[in-house]
Amino acid sequence: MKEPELEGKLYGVLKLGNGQDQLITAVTGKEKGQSVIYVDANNDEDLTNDGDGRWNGELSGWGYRRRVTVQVDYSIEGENVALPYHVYIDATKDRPGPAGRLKYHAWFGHCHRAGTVKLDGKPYDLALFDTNSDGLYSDLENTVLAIDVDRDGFFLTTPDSYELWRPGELIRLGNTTYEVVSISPGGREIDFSVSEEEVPPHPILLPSYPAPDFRATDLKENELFLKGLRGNAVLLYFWEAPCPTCSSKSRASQIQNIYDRYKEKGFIAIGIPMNSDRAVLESFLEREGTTYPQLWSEEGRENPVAKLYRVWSPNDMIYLIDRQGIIRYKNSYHADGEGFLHYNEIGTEQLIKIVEGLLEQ
Ligand SMILES: [Ca+2]
Ligand SMILES: [Ca+2]
Ligand SMILES: [Ca+2]
Repeated sequence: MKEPELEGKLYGVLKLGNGQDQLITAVTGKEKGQSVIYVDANNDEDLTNDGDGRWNGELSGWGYRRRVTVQVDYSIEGENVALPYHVYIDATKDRPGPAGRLKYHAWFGHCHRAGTVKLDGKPYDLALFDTNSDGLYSDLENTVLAIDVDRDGFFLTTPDSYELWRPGELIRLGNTTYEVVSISPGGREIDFSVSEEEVPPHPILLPSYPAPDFRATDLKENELFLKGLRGNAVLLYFWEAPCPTCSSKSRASQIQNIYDRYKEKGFIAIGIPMNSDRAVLESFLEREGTTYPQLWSEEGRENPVAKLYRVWSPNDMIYLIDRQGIIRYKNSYHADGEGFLHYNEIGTEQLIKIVEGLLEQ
C-alpha cells in the first residue's frame, strides 16, 4: 500500500460489494497542521493517486465530511466488475479519525444505480438506494426503490413520497401491481413479477391533494370516519407520548388550546399516537389535559392510519385538511444544501393562522 506522509495516521476500511477486493482503505491524519483524509477511491492499493486529502464538506460546525466516489468490485456472472458507488465519510472535528468516530454511509439522495424499466407498458426512470451502505442492492430488506411516477425528471425522496417504495412494499403502477423478486448485487438488474395481490397506488400526500380517508377507533371507543367530518377543518397529529416525567408543555397540549379556541367554529383535531403502551399514553394525556380524540391501535408504530399517511416514526407530523377534505398544509421536510432531509418545525402562532384561514373558507 502506497501512502501519503501524514502525522498521527489512523486507518479505516470500507467493506463494499461482493467482488474480489471488498475492502477500500482510508487513512486520516494531519498534513501541514490540517486534518485530512485519503481514500483509495480507485481501489488500487495506492492512497496517493486519488486526488487530495481535503475534507470537502462541513457538518454544521461539528464535523467534517468527505464525499467520494469509490470503485466497488462486484462479481457479475463469475467476472469481477468495478462499478462506481458514492460514499460519505463523516468525522467529528475535535477528533477526526477512526477510533469509533469515523463513520461512512451511502448518501440517500445520490445513487449510482439509476436506469429505466418498462412497467405497465411504459418506460419509467428508476433508482435504487442501498440503505445499509454495504454496496449491495441484492439484500432486498435494505434496498429502497424510487420510480419517477409523474415523469417530471425528479425522484421525490421524502419518507412519505408516493415515488418511493420501502422494502417489501408492492408497487402499483397503472392497473398492475408488481413485486420486486430480485436485484443483482451491483444493482444493475432488477426482476419484477406481477403480484396477485392488488394494492392501491401510494397516495399523494401533498397540499392540494385529497387527504386519504380512514375509519378508526379512538381511545374512548368512538369510531371516527374522516370522510364523515367533511364540512369541518381537520388537524391530524402523528406523535408519540414521551416519558411520563417530562415537564414541558407538549405539542399535544398546544393543539388542545387551538382545539378549545376553535372547536365551536368547525375545527376538529385528531391525534394519532404511535404508542404501543396504552397506560403510558393515557397517563400522559391525563396530565396534559387533552380531550380531543386520540386514535388507538395496539400496533403502535405500525398504526394503520400512520401507515396510510406513510408516517414511519412518530415525528410530530401535522396535516391540516380543509372543509372539502383537501390537504392544505403539512409540516413537511426540506432538503439542505447537501440534499439531506430535515423536518420543518411549525410554531403555534403559524398553526393558528392556518386554522383561521381554513375556517374562513
Ligand atoms: Ca488509489
Ligand atoms: Ca445493501
Ligand atoms: Ca417525480
